Amino acid sequence: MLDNIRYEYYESVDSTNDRIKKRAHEGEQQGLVISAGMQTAGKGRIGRKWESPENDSIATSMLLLPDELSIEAVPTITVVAAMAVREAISQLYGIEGQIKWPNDIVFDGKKICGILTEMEMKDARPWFVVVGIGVNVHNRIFDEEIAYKATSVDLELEKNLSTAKTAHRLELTQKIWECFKKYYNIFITTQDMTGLKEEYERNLANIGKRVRIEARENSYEAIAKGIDSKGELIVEVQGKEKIIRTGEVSVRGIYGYT
Ligand code: BT5
Repeated sequence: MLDNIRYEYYESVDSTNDRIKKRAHEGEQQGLVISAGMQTAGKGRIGRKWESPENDSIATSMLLLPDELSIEAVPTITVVAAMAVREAISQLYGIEGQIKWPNDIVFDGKKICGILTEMEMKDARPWFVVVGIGVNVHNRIFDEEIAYKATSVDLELEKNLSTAKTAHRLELTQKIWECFKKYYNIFITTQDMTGLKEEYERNLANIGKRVRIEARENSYEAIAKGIDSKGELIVEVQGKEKIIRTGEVSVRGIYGYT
């Protein structure tokens, strides 16, 4: 169970995920959160870059030391974290994002958050897991290559005239981890999405939509149906159901077709 959350903040780091890994190697306990005002080498999945400019966004990572966690359950933690970010923004600011399976939060098809979960093994078992979350909070302009598909909490609040306030990074960071604790402790009892699937699917942008599955060997179109208990995406291809694992493919359709 995740219990005691402890926060540390730095002006600038390479990557909050890498900082957590270092601390894990030094014997740190579960529940440490490291956040930073900016990252000089923020990481996305599979070697991609994550932009976290100075004081505009949240870059925050948590150390988990789960007892007896199966390797298969580790990618599901990303799915759990996505729920937490969506819920935290909703609770604090009253705006409702959707989840783009597996790990993005989107508003009108634009990405506000990315999540990178990493793991290290010991004795053929997961030793520690790092959950890294990046949220665009005050960002108004983005690098050219992501400008068409990125948004921030402040930009979304401005669209919503009834909520004339700006977001607050510390408040949002703490709310995200508070929500994460709630969802993670539900997840960890079964090590799957049994207790969370219904809420996840309610907020899933892909559901019922046409998606393009881009696997290494081929690429095809399908209809997203929902998730299974492991958090894998269930799609329908030519009348047959197929399971898409996290990390296996890229799923397009929410940011437009390419
Ligand atoms: C992700 O990867 O979305 C995971 C991002 C995780 C970032 C956090 S920040 C704290 C912790 N420390 C780290 O070093 N990382 C984690 P992926 O699904 O691969 O998406 C990466 C892609 O998103 C890039 O190739 C860009 O196209 C786009 N992108 C980069 N920065 C963005 C931003 N600030 N907002 C929206 N999209 C962005």
